[in-house]
Amino acid sequence: MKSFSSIRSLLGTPDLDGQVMLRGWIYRTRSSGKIVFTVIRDSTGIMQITIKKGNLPDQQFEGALSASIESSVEIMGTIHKDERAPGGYEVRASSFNIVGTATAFPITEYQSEELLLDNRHLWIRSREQTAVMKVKATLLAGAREWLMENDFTEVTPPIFTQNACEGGVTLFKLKYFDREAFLSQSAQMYLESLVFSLEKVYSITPSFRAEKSRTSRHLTEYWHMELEEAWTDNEGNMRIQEELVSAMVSKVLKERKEELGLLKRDAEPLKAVKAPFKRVRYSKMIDLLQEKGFEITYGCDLGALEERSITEEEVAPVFVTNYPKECKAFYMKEDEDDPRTYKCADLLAPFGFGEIIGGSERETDLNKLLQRLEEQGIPEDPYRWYLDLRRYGSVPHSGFGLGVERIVKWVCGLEHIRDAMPYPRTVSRVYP
Ligand code: NSS
Repeated sequence: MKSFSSIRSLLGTPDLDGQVMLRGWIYRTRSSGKIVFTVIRDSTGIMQITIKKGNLPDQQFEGALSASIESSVEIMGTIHKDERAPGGYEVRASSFNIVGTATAFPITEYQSEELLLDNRHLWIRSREQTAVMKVKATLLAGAREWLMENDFTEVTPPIFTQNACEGGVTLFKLKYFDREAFLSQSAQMYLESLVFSLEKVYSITPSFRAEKSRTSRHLTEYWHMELEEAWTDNEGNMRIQEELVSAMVSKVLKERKEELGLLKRDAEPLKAVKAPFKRVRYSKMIDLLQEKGFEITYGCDLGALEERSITEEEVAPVFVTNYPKECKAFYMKEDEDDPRTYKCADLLAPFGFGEIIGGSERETDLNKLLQRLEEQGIPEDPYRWYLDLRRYGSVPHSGFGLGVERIVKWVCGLEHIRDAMPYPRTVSRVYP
């Protein structure tokens, strides 16, 4: 018995005039009395189906005539070349079976962003959303391949935690039976504990930030790829990042040309994403920004506007290193050569996309950590276990966190980060 073919396989080197079976959803449809032209989509592409009265049972023809978009169908027919059809081929149906009818689909052309977000469960069927999800999966696969080749072990840190890795302001608090806990902002501290046995570890988990600001690059729930390596300084940490990001982008260029095309993303500039990436000190960036007329002084963190200006004319990502201590978290290692700063780097994506990675060498001096907790009014108790790590055979180590949707936004050329998530969570949205 013949089995169903994917549309992609039929568009490849089809067995012309041979019988084919395919299935999917009606993407668009029009008719002129005795003939119906329907385009159907499956997970691999779209195909034109021609349904002519007389070539199949009347009841099936009537079904095809009245079937509305998004109905699911199974089709049998023969495949023929047709220059006018999308993809250059069409299937002439000898059988047309409706599996699930669709009532009037709420999404038609030119819909408001709000309506699309309210109907996210249906909008994720769109070809653009499908393309983004495929690129995202390929970026993750590219990362996992590189990490495995380079002997990193994937680990599974907790999501319920009592630690505020990235500060109290953006914590989601929850009742954990009779105690208070938080949703994890970062797996970093747990990964740090795991390098004492596994040395090279990474995790891919959701991270949560109660971001109240509505920006095009913040979600309240995002996927976080984090890595930690023992015996590595900040320079070694940056080398891992540039190799990893280059490998991820190169896999997309190899395997997702069609999807980038569908998203109207020019793939050419992505070819410049090759290690090594430029390194510029934060203090130098402040000078450059001041020359450009920004009212920014040493000590202020870089915002979206500053990052856009820094990276507008870059073709590859850029590291900004040595941020002043007041901009960054307490766990970073002081730079002895410039003690106002930490041995840290943010990686900014080019063409104005801005920060995709935050990373640093970690402070190993127990007293410095205790002092910073005290200065910043952070209670020591939840961090007892973390401080212990400096008491039992501490080693130099470094790590970073990459925002998966941030890299998807850049690689796909998306205007808003929410389109890098099937179900984006923001301050104003937690449905559907
Ligand atoms: O706050 S980070 O800069 N750094 C950390 O969380 C470290 N503890 C990671 C580590 O060293 N293991 O966040 C890391 C990245 C940042 O560069 C963004 O790409 C992404 O996480 N990020 C976000 N993406 C989407 N939405 C929000 N709200 C968000 N916040 C950070």
